[in-house]
Formats: sequence, structure tokens, C-alpha cells
Amino acid sequence: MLDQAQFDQFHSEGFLIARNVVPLDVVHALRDEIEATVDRQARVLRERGEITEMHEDADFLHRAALLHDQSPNILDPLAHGTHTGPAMFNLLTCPAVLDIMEQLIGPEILVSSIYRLRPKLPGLEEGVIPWHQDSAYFHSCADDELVPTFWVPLMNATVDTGCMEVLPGCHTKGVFRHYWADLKAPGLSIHPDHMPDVSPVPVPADIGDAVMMTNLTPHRSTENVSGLIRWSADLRYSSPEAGDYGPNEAAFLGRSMGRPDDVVTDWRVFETIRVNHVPSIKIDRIWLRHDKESFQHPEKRLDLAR
Ligand SMILES: O=C(O)CCC(=O)C(=O)O
Repeated sequence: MLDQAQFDQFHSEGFLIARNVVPLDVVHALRDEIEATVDRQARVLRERGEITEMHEDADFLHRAALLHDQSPNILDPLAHGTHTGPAMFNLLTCPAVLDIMEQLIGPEILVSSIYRLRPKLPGLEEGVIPWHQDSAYFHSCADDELVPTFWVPLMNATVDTGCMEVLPGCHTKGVFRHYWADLKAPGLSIHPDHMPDVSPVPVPADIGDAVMMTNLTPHRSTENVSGLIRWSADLRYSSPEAGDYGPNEAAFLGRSMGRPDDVVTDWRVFETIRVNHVPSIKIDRIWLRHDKESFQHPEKRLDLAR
């Protein structure tokens, strides 16, 4: 649970590093599940002739990078919210996390459709995420709602590993203009002419901690220069009033006083809901591509800096 000072900081600054809030056994179970998934995929890729060296002795912070050097397909089963194992479910529905969410959004808690595992590989440009607000990716129905992000490091995420950075106090000004920057991995970036003039704050966090942000908090993550894989999971939660802001994937009820029978308590049900989901509405935001957008200060464009 958050104490009053943490609750106030989250609301006034738009972010909080919540220390020791995620049970370590929940984090370690997810690390084990990821390692097993990587190992399974490595065997598939070896069969296909894409991988020759299995690096079986390499640990969680190195192996996927060594395998990725041979085949980028090593990460496919973990990408874009496709991973649906029991340990992933147990983190998403962890009572300690839901207790914090209940403080922020009330007793009816939807586990957001948009959750991600992020293996940020050392030195890989695709892992660098530009300044954005999560709402820029959402359907606008949630613009006036709080959709907290709960960013969970699966190792000690230091500045060197490319931890998160936030712009404090900028979450009360609505959704800034974004554009599709010309990056290695397609990503939305706050338009440089609309970037708040506020100093960034790096938010390193250790295993067991969580970095909490609002859906309007500008944030980014920087280059991983550490030689280790920076593993993290970003989870989101909302009250049902926020609507279907992430319609391409399935949300589910994680806690409810009003509809207790609809709460998902079995990871297999979670997996079935995710796999069978059919997108229903289109995101109603249209952000321009870098080559269609106009810039008063083109020198600040990310894509020109590359
Ligand atoms: O983990 C990262 O590097 C970026 C995460 C992010 O941008 C997010 O959770 O919205």
C-alpha cells in the first residue's frame, strides 16, 4: 500500500518509485518463466537452423542477447503482450499490486489489455524509447481517466542499463502532440515544438520496486550501455469507466466488488481471453509520420539526430 506521502507525490509529480512493493517470489517466478520460454524458442530456432550455439550456461541477464546475435526471432514469443504464462498472470494480478491500484482507481480494477515484457538488449538501438505519454497510444476515451502504469524491473535497472526517465509535474496538461519518429523501432515521440521545458529525472529501480506513472506522464527510456539485458514488465490498470482504450488486445477484470464472479482467477482463462480476442474499435488518434509533420524547430527532431 502507498502511504499518504507516496500517494501525494504520485498525484503531484505524476510518478513515484515505490520501493519493495512487488514480492520477490513473484518476480523470480516470472524470470524463470521467461528463461524457459527463451530456451524453448532457442530449440525451435536451432531446428530451423537459425541458431547453432545455445549458450545454455549463460544467465538471465545475458543469454537472450547472445541468442539474439544469431537470430532476432528469439524474442518473438515475448513480444507485444503475447506472453501469457501463469507467472505473468500472477504478476498482473498480484494482491500487493492490486491493493495499490485500489488506492488510486477504486475497487473495480481492470487489468489493462496493454502490458509488455521488455528485454532491452545491450547496445541495441531498437530498445531506446523516445519521450511519450502512454495516452498517445490509447483511444481517447481514457484521456480524462487515470490509467496508472506499473513498471516492474526484473533486475536492478540502473541508468547504465537504460532505466526510465520522467518529466515530473507535466501530467496535468493533457495529451501533447506526438508524431511517428523515424526510429529503428517505430515509436511515438512528443513533437519537439510541444515538449515541456522541464528537466528529466532518471528513475533507477531495483528488483522488488516499481516505477509508477500516470498515462499522461511524459517518459522515455535511454540506451542500455551496461552489457546486461535490462528486463522489465510494464503493466497498466484502469477502472471500467476508462472504457476500451486499448482495443487491440484483451483486458480482464482483476478485482471487483460489484462483479466478483467475473474476476479472472485462473491463468488459463486469462490466456484464452488473450488468444481469442478480436479487436473491436480503431484507435481514434491520428499522429503524423515524421515526413508529413511540420516542425518549427526541426533540429530537435529525433529522426534528424540519428
Ligand atoms: O521499458 C521501457 O524501456 C519503456 C517502457 C514504456 O515506455 C512504457 O512502459 O510506457
